Amino acid sequence: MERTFVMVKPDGVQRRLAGRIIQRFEDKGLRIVGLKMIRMSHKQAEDLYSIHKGKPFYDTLVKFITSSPVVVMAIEGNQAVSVSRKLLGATFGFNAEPGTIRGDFGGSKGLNLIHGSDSPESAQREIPIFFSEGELAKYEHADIGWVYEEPERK
Ligand code: IDP
Ligand code: MG
Repeated sequence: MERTFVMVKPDGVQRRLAGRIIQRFEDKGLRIVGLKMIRMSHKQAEDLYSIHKGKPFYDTLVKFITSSPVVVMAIEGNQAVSVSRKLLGATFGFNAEPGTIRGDFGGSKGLNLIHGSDSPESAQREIPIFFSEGELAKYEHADIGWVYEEPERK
């Protein structure tokens, strides 16, 4: 099944929202295969946000993301990348729809609680910045047959 990389950002952890945010992905039927709290290194931040280097918000973003612990996750599921992006909501909290994580919990540009890969290719690049393959659990939930139809489980 498709994999994505999701991270509760420092504001989400500091505001004690990590549990409720993680719950959204479980509620959707997605499979968390990697989960840990880390203090992101400067190098990891630069790798994760390399496509934003040079943009006006880049330095603030790297400083913010390394300022306090984050919760990093590798998540699998049918169309996990686009499904997760929908759970996140629009980038800026003040634009994000209620019902989404950013729409329910924030109203800021930079302090937007959560990161999610924007494509399967991005996910493949981002997951190894934070997880070795051996750290990712291989399993199926016992109720998977009640969440996905057979062809959707590939
Ligand atoms: P995304 O997180 O929805 O994929 P990106 O455009 O990839 O959004 O931006 C990465 C992160 O950089 C955002 O989640 C947000 O924290 C921050 N960011 C993006 N644009 C701005 C901005 O204009 N001002 C401040 N921070 C921004
Ligand atoms: Mg992005």
